[in-house]
Amino acid sequence: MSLFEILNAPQVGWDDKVPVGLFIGNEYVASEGNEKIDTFNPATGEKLTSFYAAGVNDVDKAVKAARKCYKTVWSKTSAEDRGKLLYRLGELIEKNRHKLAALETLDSGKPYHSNAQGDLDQIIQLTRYFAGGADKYTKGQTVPLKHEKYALTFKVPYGVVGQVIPWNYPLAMASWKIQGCLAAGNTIVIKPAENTSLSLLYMAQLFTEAGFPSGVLNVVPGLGSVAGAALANHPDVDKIAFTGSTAVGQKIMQIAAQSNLKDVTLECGGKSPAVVFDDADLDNSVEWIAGGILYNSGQNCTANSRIYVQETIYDEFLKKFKSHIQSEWRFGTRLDPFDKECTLGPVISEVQYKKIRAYVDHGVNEEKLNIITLGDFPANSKGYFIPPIFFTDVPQISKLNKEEIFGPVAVISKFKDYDEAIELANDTAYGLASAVFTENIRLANRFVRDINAGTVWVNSSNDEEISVPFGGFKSSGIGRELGESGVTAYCQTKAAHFNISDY
Ligand code: TXE
Repeated sequence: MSLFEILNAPQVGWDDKVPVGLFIGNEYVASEGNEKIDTFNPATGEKLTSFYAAGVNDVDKAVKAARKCYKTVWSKTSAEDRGKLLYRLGELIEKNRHKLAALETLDSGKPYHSNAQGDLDQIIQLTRYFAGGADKYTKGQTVPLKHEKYALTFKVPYGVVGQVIPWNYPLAMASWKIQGCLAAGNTIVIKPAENTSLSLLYMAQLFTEAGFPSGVLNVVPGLGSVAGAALANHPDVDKIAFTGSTAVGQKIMQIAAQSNLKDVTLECGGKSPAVVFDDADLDNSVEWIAGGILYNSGQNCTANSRIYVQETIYDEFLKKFKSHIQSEWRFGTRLDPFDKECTLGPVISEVQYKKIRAYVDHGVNEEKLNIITLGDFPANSKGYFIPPIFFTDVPQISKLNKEEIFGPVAVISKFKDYDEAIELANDTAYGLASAVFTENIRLANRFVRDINAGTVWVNSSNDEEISVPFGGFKSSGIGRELGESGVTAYCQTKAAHFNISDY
């Protein structure tokens, strides 16, 4: 399927039916230097189109548009009216969901029927959730004081917020950040990832159609080192929110501190454990754990990429795990992400493909680990397909146990008892998510208390809910998204002291 087939409404200033300009002040415009970035279909390796890349001056223009809108219109718009606009946006996203999902599949390679449509379901739900949150999660408090004094707290927006997002969930990551931030009353300049800018550019026009004022949302695609860094460095950006690698998160925090001490929310990498105790329902465990590492081709910050199984059931688990993946995931027979049967799409790019293969080669050649490959690397495909790969009996010091691989590749190891399991599970620089499988409520409760991670799933994995706060411990990040915190992360507290004594 081509862009032309999906989007058959030619418009001036668009390339092959998709907007490819920066979105500033409700208009698609060329970048000042006219530089462009090519974007590719990961399933075929073919170029889809190219889009304008923002430079430092373009980012500045977008920040100015956002500031103007904040000052003149948006800061005066009531929470109720912000909610109404978001509801309208939700309707429009629903109306356009198939085009948005198709663009997402073309540009990111994610299977259309399962993943891209699944992302759209979530985006529509969360747009309505944050619409309803605009006038609920922005409430302040009354503080009891001595009689001649009282104090109120207000949750007020920051003003102009910068957002930098990755390519694994292009529209969903944008929506997690944009919708809550607008509900809180901020204006936005957002930079999508270089690989996947098309779907957000397409969605941007829906904000105009919904009635959002000009400048409330500005999209500046471009290089991270240029447009992303310019946003983090900008003295008139009041907060920056980022999802991506820990290394870039650290850079952003540094620049944010040095420029104007802007507030930061960071959602970074992970190396999340899934721990299976010997009383667990094995069929349930293998199903969730397989999904937890294979969904979205393992390109999930919460992917359960370290699997620990109690030694008494280790062999049985492996047997069931393999046969479940072979029967349910069918890698290699369906390589077109638009095919209904395709569940495991390509990874995003040649760079990521090579990086994942280098980890696999390292495991085999340098560390001489046992490897289970559930499918072949397709010989005739120009796309970036990687079959499910598992390394077994992996020592804790292995590089594959420490570093985020970000592909359909996991390590599986044994443990003896609870103490060893929790020790291994917590032995990581990251702390984003975790999963535990057991029928013993006391054991589950102990694990929930002992694990150092922002999310713990009991008898499931990678089972996100938009009403539940999400974020990481340790090097996985700072701050929370989704739930009430999806709005409050974009509010700061103002305290007002009222002196009512007889002076
Ligand atoms: O991420 P980057 P990459 C992890 C995963 C993956 C690795 C590398 O392990 O293998 O990161 O992926 C922008 N200032 N995650 O290189 O570079 C960039 O343009 C400001 C986990 O793609 O962190 C993009 O928009 N911005 C993750 C965004 O940062 C900069 C999802 C993410 O890109 C910048 C993705 C800079 N100096 C990757 N440099 C998750 N947490 O889900 C880059 N960017």
